Amino acid sequence: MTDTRARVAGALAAAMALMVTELATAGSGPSMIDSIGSQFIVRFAEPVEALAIAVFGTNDKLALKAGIVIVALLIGAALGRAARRRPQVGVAGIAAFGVLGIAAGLADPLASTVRVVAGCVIGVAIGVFTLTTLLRAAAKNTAPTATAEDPRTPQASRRSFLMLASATGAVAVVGAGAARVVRAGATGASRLASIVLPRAAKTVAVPATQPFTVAGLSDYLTPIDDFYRIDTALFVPRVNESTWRLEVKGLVDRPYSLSYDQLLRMDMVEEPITLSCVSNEIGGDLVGNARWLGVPLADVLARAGVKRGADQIVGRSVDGFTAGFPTEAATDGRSALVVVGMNGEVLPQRHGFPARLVVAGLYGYVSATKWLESIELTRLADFDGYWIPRGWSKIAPVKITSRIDVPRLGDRVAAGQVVIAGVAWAPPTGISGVEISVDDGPWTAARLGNVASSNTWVQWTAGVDLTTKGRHEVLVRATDANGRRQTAEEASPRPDGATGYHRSVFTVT
Ligand SMILES: Nc1nc2c(c(=O)[nH]1)N[C@H]1C(S)=C(S)[C@@H](COP(=O)(O)O)O[C@H]1N2
Ligand SMILES: [Mo]
Repeated sequence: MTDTRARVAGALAAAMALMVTELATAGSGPSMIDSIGSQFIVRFAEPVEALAIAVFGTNDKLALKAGIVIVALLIGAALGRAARRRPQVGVAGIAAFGVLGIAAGLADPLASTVRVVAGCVIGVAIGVFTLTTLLRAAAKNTAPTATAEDPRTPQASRRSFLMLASATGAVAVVGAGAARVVRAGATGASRLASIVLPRAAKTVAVPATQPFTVAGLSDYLTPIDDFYRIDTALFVPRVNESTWRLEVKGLVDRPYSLSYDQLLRMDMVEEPITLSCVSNEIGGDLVGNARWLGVPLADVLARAGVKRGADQIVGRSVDGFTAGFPTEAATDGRSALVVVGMNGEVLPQRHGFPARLVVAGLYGYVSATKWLESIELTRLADFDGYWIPRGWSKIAPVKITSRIDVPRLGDRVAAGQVVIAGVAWAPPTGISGVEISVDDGPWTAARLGNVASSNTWVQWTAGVDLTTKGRHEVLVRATDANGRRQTAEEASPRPDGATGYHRSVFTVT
C-alpha cells in the first residue's frame, strides 16, 4: 500500500463522516459545520485583534465553512496515513472528531441535541467503516508481482482501489448534496411570505423627492439587497414565529412575554433610521438607511414598569448574542424600536426575523440585536454584551461621519464642472452642513438633500470647476445639528468607531 492510497482512504473516511452529520442535521437548524464554525468564532476568532467584527461578513462565513471542510479532509488524510501502520490511531482520530462535533453541537443554542448526537455517533461508525474498508482494499496487493494468495497484479489492485475510492467519494458528494437540498427546503421562507404586517399608527414620511440626482450616489433608502449584514451567526437563525415569544424581564415591576401576534397588535411606528456598524472604516459601506416598522421600545418597557437603578437594556438573541445600552436611549425621545418590518417587507431572516431592536444613534453591536428573544433590564455594572469583553467600548454612540460616493477612488472624469456627491450621518442629532475641499483648497459648502428626520443620513452634492488635467483629491467633512464638526483625527474602528475625513482621488482628463 502506498502512503497516497492511505491518505485518500483517510480523507474519504472524514468526508463520509462529515456527510452523515450534515444529513442528520439537515432540518431547520444549523448544520454540524455551522456549529463547529460558530464555536470557532466564539472561542478563537475575536481575541485576535485583526479579526474584528467586520470579519463576519457574508464571504468570510463561506470561507470559514470551506476552511472547516478542507481542514477536516486534511486531518482525515493524515489519520489515514497513520492508520496504515497502526489502525487504532485512525479509529481514535475519527472518534475524537465525533467528540468534537458533539461538543460543538451541544454548545450551539440553535442545534438539536438528538440530531447532533445521532449524527456524530453514526458519522463515526461510518467513518471508521470507510477507513478500514478502504485501507484493506489498498493493502490487498502492492507487491511487485502476483502471488498464489493474491493473484492480482498491482495494476489490477490499483484499479479496484480506485474504483472503491471513487464510489465512496461519489456517495459522500451525493449525500452532502441531499443534505443541502433538505436544508434549502426548510428555510421557512414561504411562511414568511404569507405574513401580513399591520399598518403603522404613525409614519415618519420619506421625502417624496430629492433636489438632485447623481449617478453613483447611494440611494436615500438602501434597498434590502444592498443593506450590509454583520453578525456572528454562521447559520442564520430560522425562528418559527408561531412558537416564538419575546420576554421582557429583569429589573421590572411586571415581567411579561409577547407572542408574535400580540406584538403585531401593538401600535406601530414606521420610520427611516440609519444603522451603522462600529467596524465601518472611513469611506466604508457597513452603513445603510432603511424604513423600519416597529413598536416603540418605550411602550414595551412601560408595560413592564422599569425599576429604579435599571440603567441598562440588554437585548438577547435566540443564538445567544447580546447587546446592551443605557436605558436612557429608550426614553430620551430618540427613536428606539422593536422592529418587525424593513422597507415595507416582513423583517428578512438575515436582518433578524421575527424581531430586532433598532436604536437611532447607537452602533449596531451595542443596540441592534437581531432574532430578539428577550429584553432584560439590568445595571450597566452588572452585565457586558457580547463584544464588550472582546475589546469594544461599552458605550458607543455613532460618530459624525461623511462619505464620498462620487467620484470613486481612481475614477476618470472629464475636465469642466466635476460633480462630487455622497452621504453624511450623525443620528439622532442630524447633519446641518457638509463641506468639501479640493486639492487642499478652501472648504466649501455642499448642497444637502431632503431627509425624513435627524435619524437618517443625508445625501449631499457639490460642483467644482476643474480644468487642470491630472490627479485631484477631494476631502469631505460634516457638521451635526448641534454645530459639532466631524473630527479630522484618524482613528481605527476599534474600540468605539472610526474617525477622520474621507478622501477620494480621481483623474481629470
Ligand atoms: N443576534 C445578533 N444581532 C446582531 C449582531 C449579531 O452578531 N447577532 N450584530 C450586530 C451588529 S455588530 C450590527 S452592525 C447590526 C447589523 O445589522 P444588519 O446585519 O441588519 O445590517 O446587527 C447587530 N445585531
Ligand atoms: Mo456592527
